[in-house]
Amino acid sequence: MTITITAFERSPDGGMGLARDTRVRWALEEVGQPYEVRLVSFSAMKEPPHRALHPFGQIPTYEEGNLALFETGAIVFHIAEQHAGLLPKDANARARAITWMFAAVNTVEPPILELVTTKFLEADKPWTKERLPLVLDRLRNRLGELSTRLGDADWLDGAFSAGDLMMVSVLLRLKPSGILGEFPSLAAYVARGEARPAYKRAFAAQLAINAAKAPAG
Ligand code: GTB
Repeated sequence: MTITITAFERSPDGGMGLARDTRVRWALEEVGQPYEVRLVSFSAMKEPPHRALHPFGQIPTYEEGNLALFETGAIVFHIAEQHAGLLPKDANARARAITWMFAAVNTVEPPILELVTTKFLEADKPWTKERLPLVLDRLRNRLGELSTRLGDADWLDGAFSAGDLMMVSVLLRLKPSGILGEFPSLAAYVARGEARPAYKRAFAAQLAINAAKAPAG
């Protein structure tokens, strides 16, 4: 059955791979599943046909036969369950890999998004100058905890898993900020993720769509 995902017609990052379709593409590349991409404009995302797939009017979505999914965590989990390569066979190791998927989106991504919101969406607000140091402190604290747990390991729990795919994807959002440079083991962890052939294919595929187009206003 054909797998179809949705992605920005014009990503605001101009092809840096920061939009969340990249993590779904990456998961599909890791398990060797071909997929098609339907590009959607910002206005089309808010129209009923797209909202029928995604109640919040966002990308990415995932369609396969009569199954339609939204939320990257759920999509990557579905891909990992259906195909070998992203979750360990051992039940306990599998449960731990899934735990890291949740940790990525529930514990590490929120302070990253808080920084993005503060720096870009609320940059002109009177409280931002006072708030930014607090947001940065919370983020540095969380990254320090993650870095301590990762230690010298290549991946979070043994072999590369969907947990690492989600965690690296979440951390990639920090690349433009330079903050990852303060945590050399996390920077190296992200670089290991980016060096995976499957990630490179996913990145190249989204870049091919976005590079030629001007960013959306
Ligand atoms: N929790 C959902 C998930 O994980 O799937 C969140 C989905 C989401 O935030 N989608 C964003 C979206 O559709 C695109 S990825 N936004 C449009 C809207 O809400 O109207 C977030 C994103 C957007 C842009 C960049 N960028 O340009 O750097 C990076 C990430």
